[in-house]
Amino acid sequence: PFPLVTEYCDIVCGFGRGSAELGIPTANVPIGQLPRQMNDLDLGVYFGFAHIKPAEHREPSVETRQDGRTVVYNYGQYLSEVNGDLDVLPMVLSVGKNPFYGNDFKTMELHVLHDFKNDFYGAKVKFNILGHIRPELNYTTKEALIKDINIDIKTAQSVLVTSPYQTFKRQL
Ligand code: FMN
Repeated sequence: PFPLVTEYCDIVCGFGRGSAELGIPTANVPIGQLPRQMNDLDLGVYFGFAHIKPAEHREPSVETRQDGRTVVYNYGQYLSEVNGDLDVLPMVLSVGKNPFYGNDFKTMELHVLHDFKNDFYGAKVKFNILGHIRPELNYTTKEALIKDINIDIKTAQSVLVTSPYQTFKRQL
């Protein structure tokens, strides 16, 4: 069914375990904002590209720089200054009930392959799904789950740099 493409979706809080316990931060997207074909996907891990659009309305923040100057940022400026021009970035997506954590409802979580310097709550994300990596599995240890997610990341990175997939990057 690929490619599947979304509009800009909200980013909602998960349970926060991805970042804190696994060291793999994820952005959860509300299932209701996704195209229906995405809802019909089997539980598992997928890959594609994502574009993060900084929030337009958020309380301005006052930051003191190293040189002692005080700067007032609105959130969008801050995000783009700290993270550079937030281009279209590769991502891995978990469509699952996270059996390791025993959730009883489905979540869609994106792990964007970029070292973000700050969180992006309040931002929006548009993404495409270009392929399937594996079914969702249960694990007996956190380490085994982390190991497989790292394999998912390598798999996604190695295919997304190839020219057929780069075409879908430019279209996002
Ligand atoms: N959870 C599972 O139980 N089984 C999986 O096979 C699985 N695969 C994942 C693959 C990727 C690429 C990602 C990003 C997450 C995966 N997870 C899987 C989900 C993690 O368990 C999840 O990120 C964790 O529950 C943290 O969620 P939270 O931030 O909402 O607390």
